[in-house]
Amino acid sequence: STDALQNYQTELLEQAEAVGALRFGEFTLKSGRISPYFFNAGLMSSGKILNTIASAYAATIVAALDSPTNPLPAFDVIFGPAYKGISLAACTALVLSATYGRSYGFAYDRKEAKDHGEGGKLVGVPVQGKKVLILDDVMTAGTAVRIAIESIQGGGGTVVGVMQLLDREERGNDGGSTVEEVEAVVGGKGRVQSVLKMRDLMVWLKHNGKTEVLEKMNAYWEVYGWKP
Ligand code: OMP
Repeated sequence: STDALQNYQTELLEQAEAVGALRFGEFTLKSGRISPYFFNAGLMSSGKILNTIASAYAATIVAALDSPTNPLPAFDVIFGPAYKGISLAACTALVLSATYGRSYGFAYDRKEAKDHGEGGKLVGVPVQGKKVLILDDVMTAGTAVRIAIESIQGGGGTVVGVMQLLDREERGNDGGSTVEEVEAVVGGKGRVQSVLKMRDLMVWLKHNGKTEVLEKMNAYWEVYGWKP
């Protein structure tokens, strides 16, 4: 999007900042990049804010499925990668059923395989032979999402799309667009979507007159950003 943010995007950004999930400063990312902002979805942990997030995910998923141009393919299972993706995917599956009457299976992975009880790495509805949508928090270089893709493929499922909360719109490990790299793995253009993008965040900062932060964001984006 360009200049107009959706209400659910503004609400999400405001609530994220209020609980300290969206912070500005200097942060070393998993990829080693030093970023002027960090989005910690793990701090968005009240009933109210989970409702805001899950409603935003659900609205974005429904719009993507129903899009007249290049829609997200139909899927059977919503998958939340451990740990932060688990609650987000569960809450979103609930909202999709309660608000939109669209019921999907829900599954997630463990970080470590269990060797007793039900065993294995995957929990929830079986993904074997199913079409799966991964729902995750933040994508920077794409390392975390690739692990989730492999874990679903290992269970015999097919990943048909990825829905992120925040797409930082950066370059991936191979130097191209992270999103395009991951899209190539899960079926092509339009398969990786997000509730918010780095540029939405910049629009919001501009509207709020946060020029100093905005300058740092621009400088960072010059180095690591992906300009389509
Ligand atoms: P990649 O694996 O490089 O795509 O980074 C994404 C992961 O980094 C997320 O799943 C988070 O664990 C973490 N992260 C955030 O949560 N928020 C950010 O703003 C940036 C990162 C990050 O380290 O890149």
